[in-house]
Amino acid sequence: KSPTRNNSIYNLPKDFLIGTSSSAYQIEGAWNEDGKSPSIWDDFVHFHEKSVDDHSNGDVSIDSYHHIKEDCFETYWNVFILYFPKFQHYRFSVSWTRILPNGSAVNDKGIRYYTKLIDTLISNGIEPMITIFHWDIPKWLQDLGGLTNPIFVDYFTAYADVLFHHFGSKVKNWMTVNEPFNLCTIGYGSNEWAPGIVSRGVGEYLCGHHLLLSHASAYHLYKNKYFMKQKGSIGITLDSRFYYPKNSSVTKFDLQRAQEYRLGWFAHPLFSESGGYPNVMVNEIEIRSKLEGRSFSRLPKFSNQEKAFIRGSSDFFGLNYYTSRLLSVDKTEHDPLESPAWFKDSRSLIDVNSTWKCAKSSWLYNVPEGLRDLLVWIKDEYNNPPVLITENGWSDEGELEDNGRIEYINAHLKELSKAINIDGCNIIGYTAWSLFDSFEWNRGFIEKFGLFSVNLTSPLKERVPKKSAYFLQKLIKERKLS
Ligand code: GBH
Repeated sequence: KSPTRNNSIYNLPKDFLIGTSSSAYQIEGAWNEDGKSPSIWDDFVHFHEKSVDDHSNGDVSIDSYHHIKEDCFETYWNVFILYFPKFQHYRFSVSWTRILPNGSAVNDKGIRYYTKLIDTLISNGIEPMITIFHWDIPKWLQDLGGLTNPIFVDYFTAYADVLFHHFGSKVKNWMTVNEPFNLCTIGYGSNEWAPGIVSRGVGEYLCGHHLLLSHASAYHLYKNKYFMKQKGSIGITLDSRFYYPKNSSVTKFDLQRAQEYRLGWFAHPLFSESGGYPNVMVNEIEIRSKLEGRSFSRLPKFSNQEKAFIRGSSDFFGLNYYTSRLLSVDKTEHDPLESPAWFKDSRSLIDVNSTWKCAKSSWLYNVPEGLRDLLVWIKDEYNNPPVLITENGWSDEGELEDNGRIEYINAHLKELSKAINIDGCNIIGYTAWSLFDSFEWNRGFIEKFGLFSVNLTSPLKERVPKKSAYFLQKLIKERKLS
């Protein structure tokens, strides 16, 4: 792609996709209906009620599961509201336990629900994109150890097989896993998120290892068994921040090393020329593990065969970008007898710039230039892979005049068009997070990310467009930022 194909740096290419996204547990509700069995999030919100700040849960949420009318698909609000701004694609996730409630027989009602959703999207000209797994591990699988048990790979592959088989003639874009970094470091490194396993520095890496193998296994299954007929593409969604130096003692090497621990942990095995984890992680964690008196490294090893199996197993690079950080390096020598952790291994100390504007979410600062810098980092590091922005968004109190969200999205899209038009990054499209205000994990319904507001107190759960929905509607038509 030529970097000068547009006369204006703020024009978006004609074939550039603009869409929006959601995930199953955050929107569907119907947590125990039509044969669905519990996932780790159902368990987490029911047994650790206080871990969710407003003590809410996703039992009903915005009830997307019930918003299909059997006789008239067009009245399915989720699709109607996608249709009127003319979104080009909708990225949603499938609830694993609606499809395979106990790991064996397929639940027809689950298949029927997603079939209707997919058909309705297609008949309205919206490209469905499926995230196979957005954090809702089946309880039956967590009982076996979840992502710390290598059997996860086989069950994940069997689940993906069912989805390709039933939906693959219509769905041409697949993402295997959403944000392995957050699932592994929060879910297996703290009790703040499901499954709430606190196994820092050990479980965290096992989780990542089995996710990478699961991803690659589903990828190869698709390529070997389905691609000839279905001709779709399949990738993964990773997330990161750009690191800026906190002070003049932070070197280029420090910034590079930190990003290798953050994004490279997952991106290197998939997109680098050599494959495998970044050398810096392999070497340092091996040494630390020895100091701790272990006979093998806390970071699991890939065989050469596994390395080759994973390397190149993603047709595109799905990227969730929200914010950036200032970095400095933790120089303390951690006592090998105290418990390890990814964040200790990474030695990354993070801070923010006081001029950055903060969202309703305390972690979310508006740093649009970080998106461009991260995209250039990915281009240089991984030989300019096709990148799909799979999430980017802003949280607020839920106001309909959501000027903060418009400002954020506009600024990020401007940086993104510079990355395309000036830096020559290969970017396929942009997916705003999120279509609706929905269950924001351990923040409950406190932080609103939606382009549409939802009336939670009404049984009909009406959706109301915010100003940002109209903003995107106009942008999709004009394809020009200002
Ligand atoms: C994405 O996760 C998810 O894919 C999506 O489901 C979610 O709704 C969306 O973003 C918005 O949050 O910086 O140490 O304070 C992002 C999840 C939330 C994980 C914030 C890290 C902050 C940890 N992230 N959390 S910290």
